[in-house]
Parts: sequence; structure tokens; C-alpha cells
Amino acid sequence: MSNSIIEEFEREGFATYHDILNPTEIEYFRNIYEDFLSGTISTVGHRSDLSGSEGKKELIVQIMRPSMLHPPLLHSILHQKINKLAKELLGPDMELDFDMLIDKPPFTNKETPFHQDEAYWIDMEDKRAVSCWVALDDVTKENGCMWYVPKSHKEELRAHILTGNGGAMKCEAREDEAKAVELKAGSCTFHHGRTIHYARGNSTGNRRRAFILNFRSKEMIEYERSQGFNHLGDRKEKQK
Ligand SMILES: O=C(O)CCC(=O)C(=O)O
Repeated sequence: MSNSIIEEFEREGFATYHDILNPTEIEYFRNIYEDFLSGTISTVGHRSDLSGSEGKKELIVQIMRPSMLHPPLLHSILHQKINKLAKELLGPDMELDFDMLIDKPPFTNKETPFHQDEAYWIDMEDKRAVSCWVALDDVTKENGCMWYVPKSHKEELRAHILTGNGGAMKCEAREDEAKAVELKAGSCTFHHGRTIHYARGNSTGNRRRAFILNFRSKEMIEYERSQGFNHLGDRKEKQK
């Protein structure tokens, strides 16, 4: 990873990394993604609708810890590459804490509210945490690219509310203080656990599949697990 990306991440709280996957690799991960969505790989206990909707059609499909359900992912090119980059960003003790898939199907048009990831987690002494958000489709503002509030990782944790019914956490923030990051499929952004971010809904007919990996120190992962915190939570099963 270049020094300028590391500096940007430290200064702004997020940074873009282009072409982490080549077209063949994108296809490989899209195929696995479809196996999760269709239930070919069972997602029982790991799948919920982040929008909190109880309707028949899922608006924001969230599948937690896909690599637990399909362990070859742990050794995949994606996990290997991002693990190495996370270590370059935050230190050699960075390990995969959890991964997740967030799919916004066409025309579901449901935003992911502004939040800081840290609001979802138990309090930890060592706040170093980085998420890598990998686009498996081209993402624009219209189909739900990520927006980040620059330098917000240097702020305190803002007050968050639960949007209800097992849905997402939400804090006060506005689009006009955030920066949209449109990406080509196969590119990604890294953001700090405290960086405020959000995504519009997918108002287009295009796909918007994101594969997200989160890293923190080995010691903090051990601490989380000792507290029974495993990033699965209480999932409201829709199906599969
Ligand atoms: O993909 C999304 O809509 C939200 C993702 C997100 O909040 C995250 O990766 O922390």
C-alpha cells in the first residue's frame, strides 16, 4: 500500500484502494455471493434485513460472517490481500474480526443510516479498527456507494439510536458534510471504526453487492470473544 493511501486514511479516516480484485476474481466472489443469497450456502442464524423491515422482500440483505459459513473464504485472495493491507494501516497485530455481505437489491431504495461502526461494538480499550468495503459491482450515489464524513474518526463517538426492529444504528450527520466515494467493481475503501458513514438506497435497476471485512487487534478480538461478543447478535431470519 502506498504511503499516500496510509496518510490519507490517517488524516481523513478513510481511503480508496483501486482494483484489489481483477475481473476473474470479481466473478469468483460474485458466484459465492449468489450462493449465499440463494441459500445454496445456508445462512441460517447469519442473515437479517438491516432496514428492520419485516416485509416479504428484503430491502438491505445483511449476512454476517460468511467465512464462518464457507471457511475457504478465510484463505481467499480477498481475505489474504486485505489482511496484509490492514496490517500496513494499523499494525502487525491486526486480524480478521468479522466479515459480512451487504446487498441492496435493485429498486429497494433504502438508505443505510449515518453511523460509526464503533457504536455497534462493546467498549474496547484499543480503538484501532479498520473496515474494508469491497464493491463487487460498480457503485454510484444512485445505487448506494458509501459516503464518509472526513476526519470524523478524530471525533468522539456520537449518540446513536436503534432504528427499530433489529434495524441499523443511526447518528446525526448530513450528506453535505460527507464525501461520496463512487467505485468500479473490484475496488474498495478502508474506513476507521469511528469514521461516520452512510449509503443511499439503491434506486436503480443495477446490482449493489458489497463484501466487507473488519480487522482489529488479536488481543481485542480475544477480549470480545471472552465477553461472548461474536458479531452475530440476534438475527431475525427471513428464510434460507
Ligand atoms: O453497505 C452499506 O450500505 C453499509 C456498510 C457499512 O456501514 C459498513 O461497512 O460499515
